[in-house]
Order: sequence, then structure tokens, then C-alpha cells
Amino acid sequence: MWWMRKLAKNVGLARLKHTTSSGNSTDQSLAIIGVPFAKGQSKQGVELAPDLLRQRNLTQVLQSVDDRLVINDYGNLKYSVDERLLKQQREHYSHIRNYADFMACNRALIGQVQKMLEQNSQFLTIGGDHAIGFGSVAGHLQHTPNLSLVWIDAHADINLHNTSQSGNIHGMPVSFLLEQLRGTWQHAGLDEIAPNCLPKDQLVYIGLRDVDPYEAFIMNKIGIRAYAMDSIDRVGVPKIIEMTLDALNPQNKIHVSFDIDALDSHVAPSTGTAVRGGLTLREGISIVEALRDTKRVQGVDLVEINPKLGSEHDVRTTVDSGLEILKSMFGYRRSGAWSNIDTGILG
Ligand SMILES: *[C@@H]1O[C@H](CO)[C@@H](O)[C@H](O)[C@H]1NC(C)=O
Ligand SMILES: *[C@@H]1O[C@H](CO)[C@@H](O)[C@H](O)[C@H]1NC(C)=O
Ligand SMILES: *[C@@H]1O[C@H](CO)[C@@H](O)[C@H](O)[C@H]1NC(C)=O
Ligand SMILES: *[C@@H]1O[C@H](CO)[C@@H](O)[C@H](O)[C@H]1NC(C)=O
Ligand SMILES: [Mn+2]
Repeated sequence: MWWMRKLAKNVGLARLKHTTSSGNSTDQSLAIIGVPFAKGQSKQGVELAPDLLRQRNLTQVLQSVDDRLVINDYGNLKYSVDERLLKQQREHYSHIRNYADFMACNRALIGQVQKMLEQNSQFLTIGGDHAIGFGSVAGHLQHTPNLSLVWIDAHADINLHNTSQSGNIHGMPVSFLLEQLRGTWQHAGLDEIAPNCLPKDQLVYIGLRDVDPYEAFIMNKIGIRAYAMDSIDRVGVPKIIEMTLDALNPQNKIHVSFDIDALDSHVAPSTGTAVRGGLTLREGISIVEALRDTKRVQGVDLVEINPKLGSEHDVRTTVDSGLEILKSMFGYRRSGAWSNIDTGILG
């Protein structure tokens, strides 16, 4: 109806002009770092995602969700490989692809995340493949030792150096983070670059549906909380959210590592290891909304969007889904957000 459209338009205008009732809110600032890293797997293209999202107006999109948010884009991460890492690779990890690059990139990211959190209240890391989940979460843990991690993914990414079939290190980042597993990386010098690690009871997986036998063994043995797609089918997303939040220490800040392949391949086709039967976009949005509403989310990753896979339409669909997830993560409300605005329209 015409008057409804008109009301919506006026309310929109009023929102743009409104001044914040709580005074200045520059304490709400979001740092963005792009990490164009593609060496954790074998497909070219995932390194293009940070700049593609920027071209698709990532900052403007997030700003339109919350006009009080101060957004600081730190550009794309750079790193360099040194002889020490090449030596580690030669002597201990030559069976893993690109170990030295992985470590060099994540070492740089660990420092970058700490710097961003000193200057901002929250941060967003855009991959790149999920190998960068190590540096993003590890950097977060060095700044905020009491941290909870929600890993939303089709895969568990918890292989050890000697259990991976492929040798692709994007399937291993979680094993670098957990207290109980980092001993398996005894030649990686983790105690120097990231002394704080994650206790297993502060990790929750959501969306799994392609877990390797060794990974299932490891998760079962350590006792890691994982809500795979079958649990979601059994009890539904609201219950999964409730159980997730119950499991996490309510005092802790939260890191959300979102692999775009958690979403069903219909809504996120352009990704390296797409698996059908995943989360619908609505389920993905529900989950990140609930996490956001805790007001404890301090770090977010969005990874594995690969603009070189699929048709132009596939790429657009995937990027759009990623942007919807980020919008909800950073404040978009499907029910509207106008409640404190007096438009004068209704007298
Ligand atoms: C908010 O503004 C007041 C003055 O209006 C100033 O004293 C205060 O430092 C500001 N706070 C922040 C976080 O910028
Ligand atoms: C991004 O923003 C610019 C300037 O506001 C606009 O011209 C352009 O169409 C936008 N691009 C997309 C993909 O929305
Ligand atoms: C972290 O949690 C412990 C208790 O589990 C508490 O003693 C400590 O003060 C917390 N540290 C921070 C920085 O909040
Ligand atoms: C993998 O290596 C770790 C030590 O790094 C060892 O404890 C474990 O038994 C090995 N697993 C396999 C399957 O080789
Ligand atoms: Mn992943």
C-alpha cells in the first residue's frame, strides 16, 4: 500500500538524520583486515575475496546497518617468510603444503589482530582460506585470554600434521589453537608466537557435515562440543543456539569464525569445498543474530569465498550471502530498528 511505502521512506530519512540518544558512541569501532591467503588449499581465487567484498561496498553496507559504528579498514595483510620457518618446514613439516607461508602469514596476523584490538572494540578478518583462522583466533586469544570460539563450518578443520589426507593446512587451524592438541605441533614454536590457547570446553562447532574419520576420532576423544547438521535437523536452530550459549562462559568475549561453506551450496556455491545439505541463509542469519545479541562478540572471520569458482551469478550469490551474514553479525535487525525514533508522522 502506498502509505506504507511512504512511511517506510520517511522513517528511513529520519533514521539517517537522527542523533544518538546516548551521546557519542565512538567506543563502538570495528577494524577490518583482509588476509588474501590461498596457500592453505589448492584452488586459486580465494585470495581475491577481501578486495571483491570491498568493491561490493562492504564498509558502506556495514555502516548502513549501524551508523554509529566507526569502521577502520586496515587494508590487506602482508607477511614475509624467514629462514627459520623454511628450516622448520624442511625438517619437520615438508609433508604439509606451504607450512612456512602458513606460519609466516599467521604470525603476522596474530600481531595485527592484537594491534587492531588495542585501537578498536571489535575486528573482522576477511579471508582467504580458513588457514587464517589460526592467526585470527590466536591473535584474539593473546589480547583476550578468556575467549570462547564458535566455529561455523561444514568441516571441522581439526586435522593434525599427520592425519590429513590432503596435506592442505586449511583443514588444520583448530589443532593449533586447542590446549590439548598444540603438543602435536611441537616443532612449530607455538609457545613463542601464541602462548595463550583455547580450552576445549570453550569451542563449539555448528554446521558440520563432512568430517574426516581421524577428525571425528580426535573430537570424540577430547570431548569437543559439535552441532553437526544432523543435530540441527533433530532439534532445530533455536535449540542449537541455546545449547551453544549455555556451553560458553558468559563472562567471555566470543570469536565467530564463519566459513562460507557452512551455508548450503545453493546459497554459497563459490567456495573451494562446497558441501550440499548445509545451513539455509535464514539459519545462518539466526545463528549470528543470536551470537550478536549476547553483545560479547569481539572478533569475526569470514573465509573461503572464492570468486574464481562457478558462474558470475554463483559469485554474486555467494558474496551476497556473505554480506547478509556480516550485516546480521554487526547489527542488522530483520524486525526493524526504528523503535526510538519519533518521526512525528503519527502525530
Ligand atoms: C564524548 O564526548 C564528550 C564531550 O561531548 C567527551 O568528553 C568524551 O571524551 C567523548 N567520548 C568519546 C568516547 O569519544
Ligand atoms: C558501491 O557504492 C558506489 C558509491 O556509493 C556505487 O556507485 C556502486 O554502485 C556501489 N556498488 C555496488 C556493487 O553496490
Ligand atoms: C579470566 O577468567 C578468570 C577465571 O576463570 C579470572 O580469574 C580472570 O580475572 C579473567 N581474566 C580477565 C582478563 O577477565
Ligand atoms: C601424529 O603425531 C602425533 C605427535 O605429533 C602422535 O602423537 C600421533 O600418534 C600421530 N598420529 C598418527 C595417526 O600418526
Ligand atoms: Mn573451514
